Amino acid sequence: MVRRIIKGAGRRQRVKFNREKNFVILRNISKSNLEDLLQLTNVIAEIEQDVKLELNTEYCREYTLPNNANRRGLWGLNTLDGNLHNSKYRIWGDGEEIDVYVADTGINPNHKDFTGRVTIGWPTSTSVDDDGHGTQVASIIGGINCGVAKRANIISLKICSNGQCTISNILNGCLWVKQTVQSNGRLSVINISLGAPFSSSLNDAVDDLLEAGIPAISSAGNSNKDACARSPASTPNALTVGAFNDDFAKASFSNYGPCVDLFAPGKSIKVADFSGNNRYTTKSGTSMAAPFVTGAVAALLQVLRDNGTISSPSAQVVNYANEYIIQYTLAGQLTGVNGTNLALSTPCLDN
Ligand SMILES: [Ca+2]
Repeated sequence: MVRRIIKGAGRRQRVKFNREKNFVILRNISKSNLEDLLQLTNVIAEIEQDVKLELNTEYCREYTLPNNANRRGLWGLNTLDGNLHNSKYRIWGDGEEIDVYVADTGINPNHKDFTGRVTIGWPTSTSVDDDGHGTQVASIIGGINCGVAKRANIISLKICSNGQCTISNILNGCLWVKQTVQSNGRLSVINISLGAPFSSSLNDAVDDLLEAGIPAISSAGNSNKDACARSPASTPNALTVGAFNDDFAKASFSNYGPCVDLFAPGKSIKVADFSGNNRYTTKSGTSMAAPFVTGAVAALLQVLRDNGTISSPSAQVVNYANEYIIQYTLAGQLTGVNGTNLALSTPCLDN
């Protein structure tokens, strides 16, 4: 019946179910169609007009990038505002007072890029990075030079030690995050730039975090294969991120397929080097792409908190994160992706 009423209501009409599948969004409904729908009280519990979020010019941060930013590995930040050639990086917010958990190899908290915003999470004894990967990932999330959300709090989950990462460590780390966030009530997001072959227990652990109101971002994996064979990349309501190059082609290594939600910069990216507090290097991988999205989510949560839309973790927070990140992506700009063709974009929300 609903379908019959809205049939032919416009080419842009689409019906989208949210994650709990208990509501649909109808766009561009005519007044007469809306009135017809309102009569269907036997199948529609409630119908209401969407409300535009109140955003203003506060929700724009603009950073000037150094000369030759693109050649120095900062092309990823440069491209997020939709212009790779203006040496500017623009985003809706800076993630202030948002907690970002980084499930990785630990983080060098003394690196200058973090401006003192890194703390030890799980295990509570150490965040020492003995590999470098975690410091690299964290710097893309929130580094003052390399990062997306330049004022976010960064919290280390040291899953890997001496080159060994175990699923049991991720499960323990996720459980600790869930309990910690349930206890402190702070708006939080988690980055997991780690992957294993499909694992129900790992996907379930990430699902637990999502149900606790913590958006989760996973790298798609670097095998040039279907990401659905990987965990936690295959977790349906996590944001799973593939990598693209500075020519907007899918990175040759990036996994792809229906489990990838969007792509982000992931080739030759400037990152903090763990081996010196003022050292930088460049790295590639979907591990470098996921933290771009995580930083963007941290900034989004800050904006939604500051305008009064959200205040503490809830399923709705995860819905907002997932829906807004996808809504602002640039569609159809990438080549070689063979499926999802959405590129992360962080336009200023200044109307
Ligand atoms: Ca730019």
